[in-house]
Amino acid sequence: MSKPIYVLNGPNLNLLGQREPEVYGHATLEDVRNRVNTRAAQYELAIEFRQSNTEGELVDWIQEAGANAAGLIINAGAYTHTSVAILDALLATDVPCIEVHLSNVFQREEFRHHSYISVACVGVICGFGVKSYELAVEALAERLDAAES
Ligand code: CA2
Repeated sequence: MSKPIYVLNGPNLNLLGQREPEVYGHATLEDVRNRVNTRAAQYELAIEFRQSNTEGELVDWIQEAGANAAGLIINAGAYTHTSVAILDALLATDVPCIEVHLSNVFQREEFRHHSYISVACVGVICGFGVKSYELAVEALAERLDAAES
């Protein structure tokens, strides 16, 4: 069995679909999980999908992904713009990571324009709602495929 892709979600993303639909859409985090699983199945990839409101737990999961995963997709939520701890955890892993955001952070407040974690990621996808996650699965699948051949 090949290694899974970890899909990690940061603070408040458990509220998806319940508040601020004008910013984040109507899909719930469960909808995101289902769409990610469906897209990953097309590439015969397994997904480990998690959400936490706690910075340290996300750090633990990134370290776990470093040991167990083929790749990592992360929406670090607000920690994107604040967390050196998450950056350091990503820098300490060898697995390719893609940063995703539902919203186009560059159309929003200036403090959302800077990401601490982008420098540790192979790419960043933002602004496409749930599709941002699906595009990340696709990009990671192609990258893993290319690395194998
Ligand atoms: O656009 C994204 O995916 C973000 O990572 C979402 C974060 C935000 O801090 C980033 O700047 C951009 C916020 C996630 C909070 O999600 C909520 C969902 C529904 C209701 C309230 C918050």
